[in-house]
Amino acid sequence: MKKNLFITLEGIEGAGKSTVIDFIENFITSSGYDVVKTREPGGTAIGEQIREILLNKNNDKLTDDTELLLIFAARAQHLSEIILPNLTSNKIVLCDRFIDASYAYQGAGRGIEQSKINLLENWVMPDIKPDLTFLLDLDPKIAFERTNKRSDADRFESEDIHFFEKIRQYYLERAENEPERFRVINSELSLEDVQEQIKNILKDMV
Ligand code: Z5A
Repeated sequence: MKKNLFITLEGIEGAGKSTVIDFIENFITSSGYDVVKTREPGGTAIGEQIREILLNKNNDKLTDDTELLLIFAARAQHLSEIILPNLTSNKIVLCDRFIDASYAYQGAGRGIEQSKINLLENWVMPDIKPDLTFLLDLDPKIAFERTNKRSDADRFESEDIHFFEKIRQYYLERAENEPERFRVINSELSLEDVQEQIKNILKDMV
């Protein structure tokens, strides 16, 4: 595994990213690598403040364009403060969501033209792309069953199942178009089986 690998996790809400990210971190650390775990939107003090605006479900006046611009503002800060310096110091960066989420949520989900997202991608992150992306894939119905227990759904989590069906479909198409970067994980299986799939992929890389 190269020392400055950039790994991202993607998937619809409730796919299990938060649950497996610690497993991935532990696996890589115990294989002798330095790992920095981070997330989007967020990952920096400024980015976390932007995250609060984005997730606050009282912000029902937030327009789709404002949402997209805030996400890229947080990403610019995150790249400059955390992602790029750590990759430069030969650390593995493990990030819960990144650029693919913008195309999936703001593009496929909200209906913003890809060209606008492309413009921001070329501006904010012209020279960087994840080396490896785990797409945790599952039927939104199952994800909803897993997360319905949440009484405190945020601005994204409050969207209906059709929103997440569009996002899932888009993620799968994106993964099919970039098979060298994406690894699609069947997240409908038990946590142990999900971890096993991930371990088998990482094992071949270390
Ligand atoms: N967003 C965006 O729109 N555009 C962007 O560019 C970016 C982000 C970067 C916050 O992200 C929001 O930001 C996100 C999209 C938007 N909103 N949505 N949706 P986030 O990643 O922080 O939030 P999230 O997707 O809502 O994360 P989450 O709800 O924490 O989901 P998760 O991390 O994938 O799932 P989990 O918490 O690990 O698992 C959910 C439940 O299932 C939990 O009770 C687990 O114990 C259980 N679970 C997990 N795995 C299993 C298995 N295998 N079997 C059974 N049960 C399981």
